[in-house]
Amino acid sequence: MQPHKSLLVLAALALPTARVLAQQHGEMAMEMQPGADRMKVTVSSPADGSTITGDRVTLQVATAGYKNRCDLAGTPNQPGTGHFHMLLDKSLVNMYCTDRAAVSLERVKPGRHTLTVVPAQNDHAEVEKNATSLTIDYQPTHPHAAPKATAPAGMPSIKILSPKPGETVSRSFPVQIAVQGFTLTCDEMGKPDAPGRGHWHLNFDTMKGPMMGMMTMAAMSCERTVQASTAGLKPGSTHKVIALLADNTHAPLMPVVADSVAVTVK
Ligand SMILES: [Cu+2]
Repeated sequence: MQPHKSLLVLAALALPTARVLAQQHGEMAMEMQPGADRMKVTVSSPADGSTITGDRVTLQVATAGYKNRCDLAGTPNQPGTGHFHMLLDKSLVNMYCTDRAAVSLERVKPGRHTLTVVPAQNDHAEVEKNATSLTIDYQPTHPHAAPKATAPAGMPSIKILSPKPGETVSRSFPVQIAVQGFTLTCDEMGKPDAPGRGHWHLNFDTMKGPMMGMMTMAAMSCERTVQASTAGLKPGSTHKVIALLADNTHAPLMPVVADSVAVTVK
């Protein structure tokens, strides 16, 4: 093969790969809504550098410049609305819309760790430049040996028990699921991946796209029932409610384990 030809082949291979990787890591430029710059978060406690001895840390968070609305998560962006994300050592833990946000320190090594709070739009794109971070020194009073993370037997599966296919839903409606062959654990969100363990995501219409399909994610949970909301959806429109299993890093299981039902918004 001539040298210039192999370079061309390399270039052709490299481009799509880079794009896919960028998508997987959520580095693709997301569209920021008007006024996103004004979405601010502040953490009033714990103080930067605090020593934490318990097995969880609760942050007192205040937001400004937007309304904190978890009920709009996963629906189209609306200027002036959003929620916030918390990251532990740069790894996403969860989304929040309350002024108290707790993070489990289970399976976290004693020592210094960084907690980051960042405003996010309904599509979970983060207003990165308005993020705020603090350091904690984790010195557990009762260090527990890491529990054995054994994977449950059988193939993981998830099924939506409610709503039923074709159901009409309004306002706040429960989405009830059954899970087998998989251990739901919210304490491990944002921690290293462990086989057979994780949580589930509730998405509207699709589970594809940037940020591991999180753009349309309404909630993530390890409970059997989650209250979903029609708040960001047009009356009369039909949507797919998708429940999918995700690992601790929020990546959908591969191969995908998901179920979906179509519902109509009243
Ligand atoms: Cu998740």
